[in-house]
Amino acid sequence: MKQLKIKIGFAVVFAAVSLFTGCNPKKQATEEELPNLTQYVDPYIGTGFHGHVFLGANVPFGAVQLGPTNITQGWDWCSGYHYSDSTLIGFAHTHLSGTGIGDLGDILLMPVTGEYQIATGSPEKPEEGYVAFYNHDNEVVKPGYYAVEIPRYGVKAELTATERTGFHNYQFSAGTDAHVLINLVRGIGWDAPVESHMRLENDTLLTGYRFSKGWAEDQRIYFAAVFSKPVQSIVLFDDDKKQDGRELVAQKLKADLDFGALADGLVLVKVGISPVSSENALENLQIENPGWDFDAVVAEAGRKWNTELACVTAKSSDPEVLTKFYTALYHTMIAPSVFQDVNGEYRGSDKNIYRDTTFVNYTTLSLWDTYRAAHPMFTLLKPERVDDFVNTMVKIFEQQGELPVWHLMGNETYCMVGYSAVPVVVDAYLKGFKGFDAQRAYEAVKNTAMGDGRGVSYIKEKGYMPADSDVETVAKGLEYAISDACIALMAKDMGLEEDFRYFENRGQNYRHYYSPEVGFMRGRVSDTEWRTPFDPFKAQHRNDDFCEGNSWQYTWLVPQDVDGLVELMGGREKFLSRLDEFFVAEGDMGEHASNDITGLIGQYAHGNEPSHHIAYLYSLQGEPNKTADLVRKIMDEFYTTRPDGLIGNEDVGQMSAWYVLSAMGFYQVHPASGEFVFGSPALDEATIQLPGGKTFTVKALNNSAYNKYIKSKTLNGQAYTKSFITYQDLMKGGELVFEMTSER
Ligand SMILES: [Ca+2]
Ligand SMILES: [Ca+2]
Ligand SMILES: [Ca+2]
Repeated sequence: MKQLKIKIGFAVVFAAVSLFTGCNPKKQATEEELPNLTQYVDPYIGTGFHGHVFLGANVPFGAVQLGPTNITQGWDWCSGYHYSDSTLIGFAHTHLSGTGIGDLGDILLMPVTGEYQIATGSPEKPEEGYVAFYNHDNEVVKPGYYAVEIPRYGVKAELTATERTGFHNYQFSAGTDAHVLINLVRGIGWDAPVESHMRLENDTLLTGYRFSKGWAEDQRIYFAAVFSKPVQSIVLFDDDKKQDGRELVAQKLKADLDFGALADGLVLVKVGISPVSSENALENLQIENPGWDFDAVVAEAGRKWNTELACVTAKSSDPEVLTKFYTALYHTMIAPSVFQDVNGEYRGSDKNIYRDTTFVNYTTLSLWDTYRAAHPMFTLLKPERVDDFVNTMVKIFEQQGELPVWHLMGNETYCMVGYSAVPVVVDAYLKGFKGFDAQRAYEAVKNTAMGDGRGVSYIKEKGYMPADSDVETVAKGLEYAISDACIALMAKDMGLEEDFRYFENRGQNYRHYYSPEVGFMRGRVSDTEWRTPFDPFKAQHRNDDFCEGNSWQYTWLVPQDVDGLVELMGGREKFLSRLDEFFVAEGDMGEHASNDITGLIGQYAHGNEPSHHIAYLYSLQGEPNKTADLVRKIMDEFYTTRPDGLIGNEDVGQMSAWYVLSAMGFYQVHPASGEFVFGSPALDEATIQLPGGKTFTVKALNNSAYNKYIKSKTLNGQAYTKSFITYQDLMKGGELVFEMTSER
């Protein structure tokens, strides 16, 4: 690889500040000081198969994800775009990345000219609408920038973004009649429009809002669009019927803006968005994106990505490994996304408007996924954001009475199982983050675990959720036990002895689901009765005792007490032989198994999150070479540089965070222990930039595809024999050296 200059430590710290101000010229790193790491990012990775990643222009953790929208053809279009497609209905300002449910796709703009209909049309009958086709050869994709040629209209569209604004550059053929359609009907996936508004304020400013229902039950987004050329005329449509005037409120609202024949054919559009008001959207635009120098904003977006990616300086003799690593790191920074205006206002879970400039409020919290690797990774690579991830969740607790489960644009979706915000809060607290009120945070985790909803009343009463009380009871109970064990750690640290004992006990509730008779986690009908018939391979999506998995996959879901699970299974030897069996076992999952169960090695399913810690269990039980074999296989086979290079849903950064950590050589198995368990580094060297100008370097000497086993380790020059390194040791700065070997 090319030599990287690494004078970037300070730039990373100031990136958080720039969320409010747009930029901080005095402290900005110059282009020269920043390494070009975006060259290793391939945004196509994960846009094929079931990856569901976002493709388009955005900045790290930004509110705007501006990108192309296909005509949705099913589950694989959850991000609005799938690599297999070639239909284009416009460029929307919000997108999810990697989810298994579709939503967003708000404020869709499409440049058109000549003959077209206001209807969207279909791939089969494009002439009945405005839909166009594109070709990957005529796309340019890179962090912070997207471009595509649209042959049907002879337009080249380029996109870039700031945190809260999208910037469109439409080059029409000179002299043709240029139009921009605005479609507030179409969203993605479960989205449906409820009410929208548009008003042409003057010939270069259009304001409005779009309210929708769907996965986010009550989503409200406001916008302000400014144009570089005057609008000659506007036609507003209610459900494809023309309406007179410059303003309209309708459920199915669209507009056709006519810019006339332009000598230079160029129309630039800047769109500010806000969860609060169109006035705020306009203010976001005026403060964050005041000029018309499109190329300068593209360069600034690239600079922001390089600044954030520079948290790790990675080295590898294999260029594909660098592409996989930096693309994975890029994918972990699409969300959580900012959900707050430049003036500090945001919409709470209770729909009220709050103004608070003391923290950055975020949304898109896919916690059942991201508590496992993404949030532990953030504590190491993005510590400057961790306090506000916690502050955001504590505010949500204050507004909805419990911590977020799966939060989206001010809405609790209650998606997935567990209350997995808990480990994230506790992990931050135990790692020494001080930028949030610890008492309030404890109140939030405790109250969340002491509610009665979603089966928690059974946990309080019996310690387990009876199998007939709900679906997915084993998955729920195991997730609750993980979070409860984390609460115990926080209570202990705070000197709350009674709470500590209570939650430590609840952290052991996984034992209720372990059936010694079959040696698996199993639905427990009552104190004396198990779910029958029992088949550890069978999986029935949303209709059995597990969640997107089978008993084989869930039997290992005790990261909070691996030794306890070992003991339950009859000791270390038996545990290890069961693990061996797990990684080769084959059986029929049945025809109703979840689509999420992908990336199989035996019954291990890397495509879905409950498996993510399992390969590291060997290392914890004194068999590190088996962990090495597995994590190398997973990194080689389930992460590639092709569009189908992710083996399952990206899940808002979780799949990529697994790779980022594993490629550096470790993974945090217990979600709040701060212990990063060793695997086998794909990178030859990784230098992590830490606060205060410190660095921590991981070196793998003699590393190769064959030399994948760790023969010996030193930490700061001293022999090191533990199977993990602590967060505290990493954050002190220093050097961890692995001597790699091919011999087991
Ligand atoms: Ca929506
Ligand atoms: Ca998943
Ligand atoms: Ca996944």
